[in-house]
Amino acid sequence: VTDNPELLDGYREKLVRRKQEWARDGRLIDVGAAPRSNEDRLPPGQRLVESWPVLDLGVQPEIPTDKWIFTIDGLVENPINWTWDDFLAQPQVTVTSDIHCVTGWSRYDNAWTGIHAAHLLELCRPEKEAMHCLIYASDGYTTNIRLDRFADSDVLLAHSWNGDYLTKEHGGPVRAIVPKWYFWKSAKWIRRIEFIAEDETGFWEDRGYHNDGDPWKEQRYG
Ligand SMILES: Nc1nc2c(c(=O)[nH]1)N[C@H]1C(S)=C(S)[C@@H](COP(=O)(O)O)O[C@H]1N2
Ligand SMILES: [Mo]
Repeated sequence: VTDNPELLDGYREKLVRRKQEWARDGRLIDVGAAPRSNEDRLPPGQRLVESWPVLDLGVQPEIPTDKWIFTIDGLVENPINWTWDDFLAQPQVTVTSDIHCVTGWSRYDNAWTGIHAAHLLELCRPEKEAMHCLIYASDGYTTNIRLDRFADSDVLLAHSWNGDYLTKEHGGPVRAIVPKWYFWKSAKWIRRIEFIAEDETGFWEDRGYHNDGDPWKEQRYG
């Protein structure tokens, strides 16, 4: 339900198109679905790992869930301020996806549980001018994402990985998961998402990383 039918139509159209794409290449995102064939699954220049490396800026903020506050603001009709309980009261989904880190490792079949970005968009109702999201994390990290990509049905704000709450090192209580980009777009320890009209670069985008980060196009740097 939204006051902005055009926007919703846009999302629906994209969702439908994406589902057709998935159907075409046999990819299924939901847990319990058959894993995608491993052929053509590893993007160029990546190597598969079984472990889950930890990458951060040298700070892993300790955020007790009773202190966790999540804010949506900027160009939205309905700003959001959620406690942990508010967050858990939202409809929960589990989506399985692969991680591709720009440093060259990939990890298959990560089952993320949390809330759909699309659900968040329905609630906060971005204004027409809103074209980008800037995600803020509690360690000072930021990253930017185009609104149309943020609306992808595999994008989540996740609190759990493979059935357990995310550990602090991997971004708990809540991190973003944006599977179609290199993993630097999947901000850990998220605290705020701002909707903006003009694109603004984030931490790594300011430091030479690509503005998008599609692993299939090797949009690593520049
Ligand atoms: N808040 C925050 N999020 C972040 C980072 C960070 O330094 N701070 N690093 C990014 C990078 S470069 C990667 S590869 C992944 C690593 O996530 P992981 O440690 O769970 O593997 O987190 C991304 N999200
Ligand atoms: Mo990374």
